[in-house]
Amino acid sequence: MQGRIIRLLAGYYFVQLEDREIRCRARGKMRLHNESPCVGDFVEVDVLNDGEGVLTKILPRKNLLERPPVANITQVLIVCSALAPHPNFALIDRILVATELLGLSAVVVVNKCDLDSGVAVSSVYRPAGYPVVEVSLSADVNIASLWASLRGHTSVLAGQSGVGKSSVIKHLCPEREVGVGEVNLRKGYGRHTTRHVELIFVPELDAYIVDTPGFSKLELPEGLSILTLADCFLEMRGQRDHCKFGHSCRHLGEPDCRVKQEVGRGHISQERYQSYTILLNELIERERSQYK
Ligand SMILES: Nc1nc2c(ncn2[C@@H]2O[C@H](COP(=O)(O)OP(=O)(O)OP(=O)(O)O)[C@@H](O)[C@H]2O)c(=O)[nH]1
Ligand SMILES: [Mg+2]
Ligand SMILES: [Zn+2]
Repeated sequence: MQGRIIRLLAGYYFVQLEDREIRCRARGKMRLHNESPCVGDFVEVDVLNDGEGVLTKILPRKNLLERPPVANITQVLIVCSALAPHPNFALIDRILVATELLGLSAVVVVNKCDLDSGVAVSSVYRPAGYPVVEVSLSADVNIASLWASLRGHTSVLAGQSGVGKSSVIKHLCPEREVGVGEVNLRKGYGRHTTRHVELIFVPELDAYIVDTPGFSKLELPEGLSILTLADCFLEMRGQRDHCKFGHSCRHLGEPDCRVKQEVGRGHISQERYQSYTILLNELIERERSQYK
């Protein structure tokens, strides 16, 4: 029978079957083949009695996220807050670059719209081509749109601490024990409350979702080249063909650069272009230090 690993605990693999969850050990042979099953893997199991089973095979993986270690993700839900903590555009853009490199879809969720309209965020990411969902998890605003964006996907929640990632899970599955931290309104950041990795199955949406601990720093992926960076910005992708220097244009100060022109016309937002230049300079520095 086929299923999906939703959590690892004390040497057991918990596997979601269509209608129930079972607890499995891996077949000895798998360990010999050096296959290590991961949360998110689609697997074949022999079902035994009493909710137990044996893992016999890992089906081919589409991708494997490093942090958190989860396989076969299809979407990243970037959660930010309209206020408290203030949206961190640089961090959102770093997450988006990583998402584009992995070829995953992205949704920007602006939570806490009971405190502020969230337009500062939506006016940047909607024109860039990303779906933006403005919600208030505590005041129950626009929750249906959020659920619609999860349908059929395996989504990982990402974003700063205190923005409401765990609150998404809590809202979806109220019966679950989820650590929802107290946000410190004065300082504008929350406590780091989320730890272990678990894929949460939502049968009504045919969706899986994984919570992650908040973070405020994210390194650019190893091996990301200067010229690939612009392709990780959705609204800059493909513009290089229209730049005078074509394929070698970095969209910094080169003459007749289409990207700079689009920024001037307001088609590419200042915020996104600023993030781009910051990340680009980071890559230039990185390459320089490698040649030293
Ligand atoms: N005003 C307001 N507060 C909210 C909303 N949603 C969540 N919160 C509060 O924000 C705080 C942080 O929520 P969490 O869900 O723990 O945030 P998190 O992103 O999981 O934080 P980490 O686990 O630290 O990364 C909690 O006190 C929530 O009650 C909302 O829509 N409006
Ligand atoms: Mg949390
Ligand atoms: Zn250019």
